[in-house]
Amino acid sequence: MTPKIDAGSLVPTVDRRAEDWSAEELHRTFIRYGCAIVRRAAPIQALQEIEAAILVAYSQKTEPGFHVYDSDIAEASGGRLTGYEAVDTPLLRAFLALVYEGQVYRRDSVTARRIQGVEGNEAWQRPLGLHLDSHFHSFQFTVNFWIPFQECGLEAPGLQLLPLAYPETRRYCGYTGAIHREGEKSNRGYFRTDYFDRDAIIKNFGEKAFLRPVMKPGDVVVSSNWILHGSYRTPQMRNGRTNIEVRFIGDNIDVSGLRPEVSEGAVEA
Ligand SMILES: O=C(O)CCC(=O)C(=O)O
Ligand SMILES: [Fe+2]
Repeated sequence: MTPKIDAGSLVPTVDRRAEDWSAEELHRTFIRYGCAIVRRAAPIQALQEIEAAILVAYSQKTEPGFHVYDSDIAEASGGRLTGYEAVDTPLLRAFLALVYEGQVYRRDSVTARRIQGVEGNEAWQRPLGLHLDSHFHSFQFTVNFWIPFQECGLEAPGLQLLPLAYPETRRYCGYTGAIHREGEKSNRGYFRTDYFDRDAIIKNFGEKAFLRPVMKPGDVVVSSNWILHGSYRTPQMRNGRTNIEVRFIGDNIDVSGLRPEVSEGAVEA
């Protein structure tokens, strides 16, 4: 039996204002729970400019498709922006350096996404079912900073995540590094199943397992390609929502995790 998760009881630990996080605490929490929330972390001026560029990029899109990318943001802003500005803060930079200690990492992508509310926005993307990004993206460890442009989680679709250390998520999803089924799309053959059933997850981890943060523009969900997550939409959520996902990728599938604590006053050899 897996221990049940009570996401609500984790909130004081995993969900804090930017000024109440240190990079070390954020790193420790991210390793322990697979995710963390940093309130008011994104520079608001930059975020507004990125949002304006994204609106332009969507209006200029000639091909159908749900996303605009960093290259579209660059084009729409006359080369001034890419979207990475949203996470260019001392805290998040120091956090990334800790996550990827001992390996090379780089920018991966910026993706803007629009999820439909229950009324209207039919051309926008439907809410995404529960998944791991490593189903579709690469296995190399990828940090995902998810940032909405509107308030969401109450009246517009938010995000839901299963707060679990990434090796445990991997185990639950049946990832061992060996392929289970040939011929499936993307990386799906490496996992126990190609989708993740909400009821099965609840049976395993309990009714209260999902973290469903109510978000405001500037708040950031920090997660990875190794967390179970999806859109969170209830019948009350009438409005659509736009967000960006800012991703960084390492060379390895793993990150080093925690070093043993050095007790205060201890002298390192
Ligand atoms: O924005 C959403 O609802 C889903 C986002 C997602 O799957 C992701 O950021 O990887
Ligand atoms: Fe995802």
